Amino acid sequence: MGHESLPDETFQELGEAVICGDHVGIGEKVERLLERGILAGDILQRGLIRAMESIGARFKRGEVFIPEVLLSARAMNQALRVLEPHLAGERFQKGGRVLIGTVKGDLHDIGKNMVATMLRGVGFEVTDLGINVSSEQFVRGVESYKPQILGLSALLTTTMPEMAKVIQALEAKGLRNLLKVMVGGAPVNQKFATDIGADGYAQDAGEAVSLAKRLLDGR
Ligand code: B1M
Repeated sequence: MGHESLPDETFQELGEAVICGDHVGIGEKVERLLERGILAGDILQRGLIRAMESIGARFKRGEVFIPEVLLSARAMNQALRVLEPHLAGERFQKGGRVLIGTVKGDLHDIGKNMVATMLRGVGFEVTDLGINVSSEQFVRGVESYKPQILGLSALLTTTMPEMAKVIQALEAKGLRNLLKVMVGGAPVNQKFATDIGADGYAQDAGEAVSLAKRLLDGR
């Protein structure tokens, strides 16, 4: 078992709830930590994300399988619902507007949801178009929300080309230069991002936050 990535004492019960997939009891555990005055950002980072990383590592080692990952993700999403209003309260700076979604043909949303939550946590205003989002829907979303950053997620090698299609669709509508495009997801890498003309690639939710900040600053 990957002891190194388990949450510390304070967050142990919460981490166990994620790992065991306890979506019923997890909300109350988050509330109890908040009542003790623990910062929502710490609950997210040191409790929830660490536990999810631990599940990811166990999955890689073949110690848990898709059903367990799904149960953990459901518990994580429930915890995020309770935590999110509090994360907003801790915003220390106003971020920009981000439109995010998982590309067409792809139903994976756990990582994309984590990226959205982390971005909201540091003050970005995030609109999430969900999963299986076509390039036309992304274009319509850009026209109505006018985001500074568009975030595209893909978890399947077969759906990665959809990211290029979205960028081409933005170009065709004359919208490409009005925003930055960031891409991510397990099969995506920096080379692919560069090849399709994206402005940036992030490997995980933490990196997505620093990248979004950099893109917004124009660096
Ligand atoms: Co699927 N699946 N899946 N799956 N699934 C993978 C991706 C796969 C690698 C498993 C495997 O075979 N080893 C494989 C893809 C192979 C490939 O293309 N190379 C695969 C497959 C094949 C499939 C199906 C085709 C299976 C089938 O039906 N035969 C099918 C496809 C459905 C579809 O999308 N059309 C399918 C279905 C499913 C479930 C529905 C069962 C479920 C998804 C549930 C859901 O998302 N609500 C599922 C799951 C859970 C997985 C694995 C096990 C876990 C993915 C995950 O959530 N990871 C996955 C195996 C794996 O990745 N090891 C697998 C945890 C998450 C926190 O990490 O999503 O990588 P991740 O997100 C990270 C980063 O990638 C990054 O930050 C996140 C947080 O750190 N990131 C971004 C993600 N998006 C970003 C966007 C950014 C920046 C960073 O900027 C905008």
